[in-house]
Amino acid sequence: MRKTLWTIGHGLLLIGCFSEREGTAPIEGVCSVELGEGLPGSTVVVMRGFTFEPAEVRVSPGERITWINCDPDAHTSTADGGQWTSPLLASAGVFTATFPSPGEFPYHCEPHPFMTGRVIVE
Ligand SMILES: [Cu+2]
Repeated sequence: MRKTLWTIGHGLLLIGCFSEREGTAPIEGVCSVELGEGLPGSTVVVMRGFTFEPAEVRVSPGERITWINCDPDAHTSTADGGQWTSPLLASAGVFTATFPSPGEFPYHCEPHPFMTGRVIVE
């Protein structure tokens, strides 16, 4: 899977997920969200199909990660160790967290504990 981000007009971000198996790259899913305060410059993780995409992200200390819910179901981004938690994000909900210190931070979705991801700050 390859994820492509477009910034469109006044603060709209479209996220499309494409299959690389076919040259025509059919669009499998697209969602649009308002660009919030924290989003520009963030690393983006998409909640889609009851997974975090990408499941593992690496950022430098002080950088931001923004989760965007592209599913019709509500999700959270909740650190296993309690370092952060988002509110329950409805479809197209957005949550940004800043990661000041190095470390490895596994996280999950509260309503769907099988949804897991990992943030590596180095
Ligand atoms: Cu979930």
